[in-house]
Amino acid sequence: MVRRPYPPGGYNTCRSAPTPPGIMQMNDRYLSIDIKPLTGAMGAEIHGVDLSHVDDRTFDAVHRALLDHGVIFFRDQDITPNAQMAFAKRWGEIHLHPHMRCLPDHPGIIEIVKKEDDTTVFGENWHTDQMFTPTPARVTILYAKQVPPVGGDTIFANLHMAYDTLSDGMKDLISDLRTISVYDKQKKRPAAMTPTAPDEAPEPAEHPLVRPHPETGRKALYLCHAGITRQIAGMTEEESRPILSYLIKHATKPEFTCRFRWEVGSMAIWDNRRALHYPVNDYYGYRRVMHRITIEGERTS
Ligand SMILES: O=C(O)CCC(=O)C(=O)O
Ligand SMILES: [Fe+2]
Repeated sequence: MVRRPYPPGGYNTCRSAPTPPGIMQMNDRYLSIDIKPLTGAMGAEIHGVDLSHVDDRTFDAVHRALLDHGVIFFRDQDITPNAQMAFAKRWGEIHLHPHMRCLPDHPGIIEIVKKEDDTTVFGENWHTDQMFTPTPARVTILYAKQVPPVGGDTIFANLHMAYDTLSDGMKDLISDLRTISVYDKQKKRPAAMTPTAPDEAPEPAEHPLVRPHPETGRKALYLCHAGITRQIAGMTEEESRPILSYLIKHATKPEFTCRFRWEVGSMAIWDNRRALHYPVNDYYGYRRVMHRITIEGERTS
C-alpha cells in the first residue's frame, strides 16, 4: 500500500492541502497481478493480465486498481475488436459518441486515425471524454494498433489532487457552481475524424464543477479546456473565463500528471470522472491508429 501524500502546504500556495485517503497500491499483488505506480501523482502499469481472458476476480482487481490510480496501463495485449468489446462490457453500457462514426463491423468502437499528413490529433487539449453530453464517459478503453517510432504519448492529470490542493477560499467559491460544456464541430480534426451531421448544432450539457466520484465519494474538479467547458451557469462567458482558465491551469500542473508512452499492443483504461487527458501532437509525418471504446457514465444531476 503506497500513500501519495501532499507536501506540507500543498503543491501551490494553499496551506491546508488535505492528505488523500491511502488507497494507492505499490508493488502490491492482487492475485498474481503486479501494479507499479507510474508517478507520484497517478497512473500504474499492470503486468500479468491478459485482457482478452479476464475472470471475475481479475476484473475486480483491475477495477480496484483503476479506482486507486485513475489510469492503468497494460502492455503487449493481443486483442481483437470483439474481445476488446467483451472486456469493455464488463465496465457498463457502451457510450456511443454522438458525433463520431464507429467501425462498420463494430458499433461502439471508434478507430482513431492520425494520418502522416494530418496536422491535428483527435482530442487535442485537456479534456475528459464526452463531457459535452448529459452522461459523460465513465471509463475509456484505448488500444494501440499502430504508433509512431517516437511521440504520440498521452498525458493524464489527477482531478482529485487538483481539487484537494485548492485553497479553502477557492473551494468555497466554486462548491455549488455548474459548468456548461459544448462540442465544437468546427474545430480542425484529423481527416478521418470528421464529425457526423456537421451543420447540426450540438446541445450544451451542464455539470457540477466539483464532482464527488460516484464510486469513492472523493471530490474532483470537473472541467475540460475552454473549447468545451465554456461557461459557468448563471455567469457570462467573460465572467467565467478567468475562473475556468485558472482552474484548468491549476489542474494540469506537471506535479499532478503522468505520461504514457505507447507501443503496439498497449492498452490504457482511464476514469474520466477523476482524470483529464491530453494526447500530444508531436509526430507529424507518422500514422497512429487506436481502437477506442467508452463506457457510459452517470448522470451528474
Ligand atoms: O489518442 C489518444 O492518446 C487519446 C485520444 C482521446 O482523447 C480519446 O481517445 O479519448
Ligand atoms: Fe479523449
